[in-house]
Amino acid sequence: NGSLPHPPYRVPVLGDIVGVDPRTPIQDSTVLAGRLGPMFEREILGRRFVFASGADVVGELCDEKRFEKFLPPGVENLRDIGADGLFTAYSHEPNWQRAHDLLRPAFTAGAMRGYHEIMVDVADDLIEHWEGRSRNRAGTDVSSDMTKLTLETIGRTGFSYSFGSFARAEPHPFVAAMVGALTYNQRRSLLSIPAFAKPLFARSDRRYADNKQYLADVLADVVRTRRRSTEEFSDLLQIMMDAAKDADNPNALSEANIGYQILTFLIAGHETTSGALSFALYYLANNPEVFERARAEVDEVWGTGKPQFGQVPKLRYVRRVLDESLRLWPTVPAFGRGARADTVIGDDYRMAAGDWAVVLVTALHRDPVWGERPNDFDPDNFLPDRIKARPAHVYKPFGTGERACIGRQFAIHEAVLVLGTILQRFDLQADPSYRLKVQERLTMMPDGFRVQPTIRA
Ligand code: MNH
Repeated sequence: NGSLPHPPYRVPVLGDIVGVDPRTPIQDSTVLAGRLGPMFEREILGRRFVFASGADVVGELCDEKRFEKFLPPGVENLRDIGADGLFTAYSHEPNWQRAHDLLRPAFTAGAMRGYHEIMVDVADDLIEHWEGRSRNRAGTDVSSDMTKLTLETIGRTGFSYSFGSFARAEPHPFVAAMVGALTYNQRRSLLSIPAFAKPLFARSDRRYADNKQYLADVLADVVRTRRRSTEEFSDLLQIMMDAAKDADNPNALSEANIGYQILTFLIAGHETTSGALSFALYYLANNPEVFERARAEVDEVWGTGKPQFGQVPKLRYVRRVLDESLRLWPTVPAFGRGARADTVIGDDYRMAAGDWAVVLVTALHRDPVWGERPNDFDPDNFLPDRIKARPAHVYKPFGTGERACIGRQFAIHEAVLVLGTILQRFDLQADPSYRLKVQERLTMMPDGFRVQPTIRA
């Protein structure tokens, strides 16, 4: 196993607890990576976490022959909600391969054509909402609006189910229940609570039970709504329900597993894209030259009309803004990798079969391979020549290998479409005194970032 650098103040029993803030484990670890190097460890309450952030070691961990997806405690605890749904399944569980093979065709680049019109409709809802904000001179909370938009998009495209998000002041209660359940499981993964202390946690346990029940109620409503309808559908839900009725389909999923997939897609399909859009808007609103360049591209490629499907990927600069935002703030900030067999990585760090490490994507994305000023926002980092000049495996916002994000094309099409639409229609004014604050809740999200949209003159 071997030893690794660790933070300087190690305390018996508690471990590397000095400076630990349960609200910001990722940002704290990212700072540590800068001091401790490409591979280091943190020991927290008797648990050891190995972090990998250097381009070379991460390159090794991304070798699918030697390593595979691993579910670290913070993700494993989510199985209480996601079970063997795609995101939380172990790769050897039969339902992972089945669901992957069944749903993969619905996520190819070509399949995005089928979602485009709905994505445009949801972007229209956002425009209408922001036009009101423009007329009233009322600023708006960006993460909240992006969450409304992305939840609506995955609900309507994947399940033909609307959450009525833009008719509400706050995002649909599904979001609060989801955030509550995610953070509960993540924090609990760090604590093992002795019996005598259990009553202290009774209230949060009860709240968790309520949140879980609420998620189950939404799920039941999605299925009930479908069963009652006499329309024809071809969305994710229909693909799964049709396969379940087809005795010859080797990828048929059980009713229970379909439920886990629905929850998985409703959560994974909106939270991450919402954060990505929010960070991109933060950088656009705070970098006038970038904003103008992006807008010039939209004007040239789209003009003043609604974007056609094929016009979205033509926004090359807007795409670079998105890629660069996901470099600085990868909204899924870490993922686990486990050794398939005994091996040695880095200079001399031994891993036995089953040992695991967390790839700290935030720190990987600020490795020296990103140049001398890796903390600066520069969309030109994603010019084709610059990409070619960097080693492989240094940009991992969508994970790696066979367990990489199935929704990558979906997220990119949606995000570029929405950013383009906003640039086409609005000027954005950010509060100059706002300092970026990032909330961690399994994914990362700007906290308290507001803009004043103004209908473009
Ligand atoms: Mn997504 C897996 C990031 C958008 C559905 N996603 C992953 C992983 C990362 C990731 C990283 C791999 C995690 C791991 O190795 O443990 N995802 C993102 C980001 C965005 C995103 C940064 C947006 C930006 N994801 C989406 C969207 C959907 C989606 C949109 C659905 C419509 N993601 C998934 C699913 C998985 C996944 C499902 C699990 C895939 C698998 O394991 O087979």
